[in-house]
Amino acid sequence: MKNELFIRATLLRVAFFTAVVLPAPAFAHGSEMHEMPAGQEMKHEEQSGHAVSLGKPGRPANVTRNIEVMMGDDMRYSPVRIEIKRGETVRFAVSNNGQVKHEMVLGTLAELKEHAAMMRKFPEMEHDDPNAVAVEPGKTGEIVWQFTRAGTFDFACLVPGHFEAGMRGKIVVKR
Ligand SMILES: [Cu+2]
Repeated sequence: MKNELFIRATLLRVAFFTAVVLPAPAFAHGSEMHEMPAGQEMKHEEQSGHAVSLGKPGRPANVTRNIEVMMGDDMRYSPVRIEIKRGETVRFAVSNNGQVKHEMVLGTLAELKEHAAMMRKFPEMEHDDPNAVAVEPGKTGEIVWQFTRAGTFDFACLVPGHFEAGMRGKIVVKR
């Protein structure tokens, strides 16, 4: 009887290992396209998953407003404050007027701070999240986003040093 229990426990352990531990690398990548050292993917995925706190990727067909956003090497956005109606799907047309790469990443300030710290550790990390766009000098990129929650949110540039230099802005979503 004891022997049988022992064998069952061992089998369970093997099953657990096979089911839970082994497939981990397979879903570690998912929709995220960040290039970073192995083992860091999961942590980062959890973080960018937080972006859903302010809405979800928008469908281009539902865009009701284009919002032009300028970025420059003075580490400022223009406009620095954007008002949106809850439920609205907007297209941010994000232009980089500077000489270095800049980004617009949507999130809460807490998420962006956490993410900025991550970027300092892995400066080469590229973003391919629907809530973010990285724009080379002289180029324009876009984010299509539907804001489903009212509140005050943030956006920032997470190129190392830029967030710290104050490259951020506010999004106010009204009911
Ligand atoms: Cu920047």
